[in-house]
Amino acid sequence: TDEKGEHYLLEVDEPVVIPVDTKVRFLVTANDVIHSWWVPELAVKRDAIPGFVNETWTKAEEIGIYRGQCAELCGKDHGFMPVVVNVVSKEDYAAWLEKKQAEAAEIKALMAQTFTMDELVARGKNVYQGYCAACHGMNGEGGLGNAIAGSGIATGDLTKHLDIGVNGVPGTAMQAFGGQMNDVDMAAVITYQRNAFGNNMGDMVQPIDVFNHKKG
Ligand code: HEC
Ligand SMILES: [Cu+2]
Repeated sequence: TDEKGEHYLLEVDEPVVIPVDTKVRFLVTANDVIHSWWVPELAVKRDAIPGFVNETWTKAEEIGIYRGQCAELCGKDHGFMPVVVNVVSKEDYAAWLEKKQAEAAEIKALMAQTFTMDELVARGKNVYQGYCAACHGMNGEGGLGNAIAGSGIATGDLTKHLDIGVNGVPGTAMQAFGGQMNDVDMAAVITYQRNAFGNNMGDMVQPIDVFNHKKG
């Protein structure tokens, strides 16, 4: 998040949202290494293991924000693996669920669409500023990540470029975004990087290309 408040580094992109006074079952897994999903005040702690689904459950009696963290020494970023659970009223939960389902339906419809260059670039600019600019710079000038302006990847082979977006560069701060970003946003941000900051490739990625690339 942008606001570096009291809980800076303890915030997450997508808090878990659950209804109050309801028995909730969690299915826990991981996509890289073993983590442990731990929220002390909700009395849940479960190992998150790639390739396995573990179960746990809770029943929260009070509305509020519950914080926890990864309880497994999972790697160098271990200290930065916060957990946030928002316990909300049953009505708020129903409203949240409806909103999320509408969003998912919208993305599903967009996935089947073919976009123009202008559409991809406009959407990609937003995605870039939200997800990539922190490391690659607002103007592609680089920072923690290398420059996108004039980058050999962003002005080179399109499949290789897409692959870095989807799978990251293992062993570096360039994480795999394929699992956390929908295919429309991925198509848009790769297209944007190839056609912004003086990069002028004139080619584009469609959501279906991302889908096919992920399938391998
Ligand atoms: C936490 C920092 C960070 C974020 C956020 C980040 N990157 Fe990166 N990115 C890196 C680093 C570091 C490298 C260099 C990896 C290496 O050593 O090869 C890199 C490399 C790249 C490259 C290869 C560039 C080249 O010329 O070698 C591309 C393409 C790229 N990132 C795309 C993205 C996209 C798209 C996003 C947003 C969806 C993004 N990155 C977000 C850190 C980041
Ligand atoms: Cu962890």
